[in-house]
Amino acid sequence: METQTQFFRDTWAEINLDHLYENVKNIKGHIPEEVNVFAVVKANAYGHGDVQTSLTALAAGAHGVAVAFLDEAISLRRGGITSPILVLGATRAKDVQIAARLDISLTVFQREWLVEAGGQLSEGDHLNLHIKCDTGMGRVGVRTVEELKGIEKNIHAHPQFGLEGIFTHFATADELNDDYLDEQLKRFEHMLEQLDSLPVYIHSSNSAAALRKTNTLFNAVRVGIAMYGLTPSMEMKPELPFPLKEVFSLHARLIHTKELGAGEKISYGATYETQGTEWIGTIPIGYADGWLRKLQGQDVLVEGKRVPIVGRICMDQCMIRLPEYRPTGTRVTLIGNQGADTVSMDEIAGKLDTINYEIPCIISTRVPRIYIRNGEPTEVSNKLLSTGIQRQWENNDQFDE
Ligand code: PMH
Repeated sequence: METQTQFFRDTWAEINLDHLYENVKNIKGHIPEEVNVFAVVKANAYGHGDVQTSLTALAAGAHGVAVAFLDEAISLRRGGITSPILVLGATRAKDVQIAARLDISLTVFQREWLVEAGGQLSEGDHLNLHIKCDTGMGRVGVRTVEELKGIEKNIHAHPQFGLEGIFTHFATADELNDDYLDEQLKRFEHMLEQLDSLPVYIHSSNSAAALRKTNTLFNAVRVGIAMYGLTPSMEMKPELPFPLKEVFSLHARLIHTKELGAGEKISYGATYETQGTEWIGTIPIGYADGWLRKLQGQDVLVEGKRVPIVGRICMDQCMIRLPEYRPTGTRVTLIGNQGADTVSMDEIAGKLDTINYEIPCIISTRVPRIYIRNGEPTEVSNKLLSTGIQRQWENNDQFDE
């Protein structure tokens, strides 16, 4: 695992693995015991850290993990994840041998792909496949029974392939009106009826369906957003069957504080002007960290109280208006709790006119992640310093030319 134990910057994200564990336990408790949970950890676990998230979800009872791309699956195997891993997205047929050798299950939805993939495998290889059905998401998947049967036949005809699963994905599970979901479910059930025999895993539910529905569970669910403690939609928020605990929080420390008289301007474009005597603090986070310029005016928490970001957000820094002098080093919380107040992911998503899913994904890998276990910081993942030169420096105390 490419993690480092240190960072040199007063900006970090805290990943509360205790909350993640509790969310997975609650999800497990909400669905029948025989339904397997695949923890969706694509996109570096929605920005939370793929290996740490996977280990915690598996410890809490997840059966396996799911990612979007083969690279993500390989990264997990390299990080020591030995559970079932499913790649949900497309993999190039010419790349299947590495998947077979690392026991990574792939998704198939084209017959020609099987023909080409079969040609890449040697006699001793075995590749597990899940057939993706497009029942109305319109993304990837087989849409007709003919396509489905063609793929099933081809898988069974090829000794190196194993038909391990079949699945679909809902487009509207996070909406309370079930009409479209029911239509998708009907199409999926029709496809299942056409198979000669059912594979080990049959799955259709994302978080929203797993939390809200009982007739979509089959024998496995693919849970992402709820595991991270976030609601699948604002519509669902009042209906959640148990409280979700946010896993990701974002923090910085004041690197500079100054008192300005009235009429002084702040940041690019000089768009903010002090109205009277004001204390202005600077924090080392900016749009290159995913703290986007549109967050100008957003509140952050200092000593448990809300204070606004003033002036334009720069690439690496932004300014906040403090109620009074605060020393360098004062903790500033941009997402999360401080004292009695909270800035939630949903608040930030609202400010950015987007969904909560996007927020942890866009907090860039320049921001180190500190992992909290049993209430204690245990590990730091700093992608920036996971380079050869850093490892060399740590070993030899010097840089090579
Ligand atoms: N299964 C598939 C195929 C997915 O694409 C996703 C999430 C999930 C399960 C997990 O969904 P959840 O996080 O709502 O539980 N995929 C995406 C996506 O492509 N854009 O946003 C979420």
